Amino acid sequence: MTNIEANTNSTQQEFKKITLPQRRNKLNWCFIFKVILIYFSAIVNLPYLYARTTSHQQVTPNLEIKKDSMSTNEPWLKYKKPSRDELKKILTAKQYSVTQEEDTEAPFKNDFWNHHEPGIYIDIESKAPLFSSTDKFDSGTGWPSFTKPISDDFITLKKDRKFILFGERVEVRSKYGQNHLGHVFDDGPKPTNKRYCINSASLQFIPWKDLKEKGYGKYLYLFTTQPEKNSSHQKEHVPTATEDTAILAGGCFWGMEELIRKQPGVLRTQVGYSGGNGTNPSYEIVKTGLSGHAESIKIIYDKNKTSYENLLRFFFRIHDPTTKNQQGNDIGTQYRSAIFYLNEEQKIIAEKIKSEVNQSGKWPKPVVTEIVPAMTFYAAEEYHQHYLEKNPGGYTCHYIRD
Ligand code: MHO
Repeated sequence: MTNIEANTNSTQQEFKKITLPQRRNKLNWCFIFKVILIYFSAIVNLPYLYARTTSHQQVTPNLEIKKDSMSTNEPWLKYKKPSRDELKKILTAKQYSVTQEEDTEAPFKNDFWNHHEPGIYIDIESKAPLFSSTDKFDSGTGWPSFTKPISDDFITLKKDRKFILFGERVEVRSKYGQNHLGHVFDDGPKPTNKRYCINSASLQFIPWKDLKEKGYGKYLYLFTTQPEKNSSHQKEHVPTATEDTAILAGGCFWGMEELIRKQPGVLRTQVGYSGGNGTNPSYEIVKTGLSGHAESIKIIYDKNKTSYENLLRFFFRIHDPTTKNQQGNDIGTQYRSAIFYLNEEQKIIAEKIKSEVNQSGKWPKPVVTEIVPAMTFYAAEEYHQHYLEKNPGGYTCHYIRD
């Protein structure tokens, strides 16, 4: 051993002798601190651990939710949650970790954060409807965000203290699949001021056009409304003292308008939807026949130059009034023949002309034209107005019979 080595060894022993008790003291404090932290964290996270170990049971919402008011024959009401092993086969790894283990997917790297098609988002597991594109907004967070669920009956809300650093959050779960979906915050836009921040992996998208075929037809009502009406054609025209209004339906409104607008005394025409359910319907819903609206035409005419009677006689010459819910190749209630009368005088004239046409022998079958009181006339979308003027040679099934 050299002198230098001997000196070093003795210095190390000295060091050990002097510092060991002090270091033990430090370790004890460290240990006590850790125990306190674990104990505290266990208390805080107990409800979460309980939910995890019992996640095959219904998670009871801590917040009040509306009573279930849905019909009882929806398939998701009878949904039985498969075992974890089965779920691992049905779901992708990401879907499983998000929905079953409350994982959060990466922002801006998921299917729906920037998705803008019209339709509904259903629970990936139970297939219950959850959110609608009509309530979706761009939150800038990188996750799909909604102002509300389609119905509070399809979700459960639960206080979430899993990560104490985030403070208390409200977890959103699907009621029938019992899946983790995301969280809801109070910083959303009007009208609810809520932001349902949802993981795409918990959702499946059904385009609105497939709703009926996939068994979600009752949710079509979400898509029945036309976008904001602000173009000039939509403005209501108030007839003057010499003007009057007629509302008629006789099949595809393109051809009806093209012939009627050129009649003497006709001042203006507008195509739209009458006699159905729901307000401000869109062409997309009317053409399915589900809303019950008829493709109609509103005619403003000069009472000094023509008459309601004249217009009705012409109406019966340009369409076949004997085919129920059909005009030419166009089939469906939206193509029915109807006179929407606006007053008693119009009703009397309509019945008189209909009976004359019936007795004329011109049609081998009886006239099926409905004579019904006018309900709200909803102007159709701009592109349907004066369609054949804008699209010469476009589709029509209307022509003048002698
Ligand atoms: N058969 C036509 C009808 C159009 S009319 C506006 C079409 O499906 O385009 O309903």
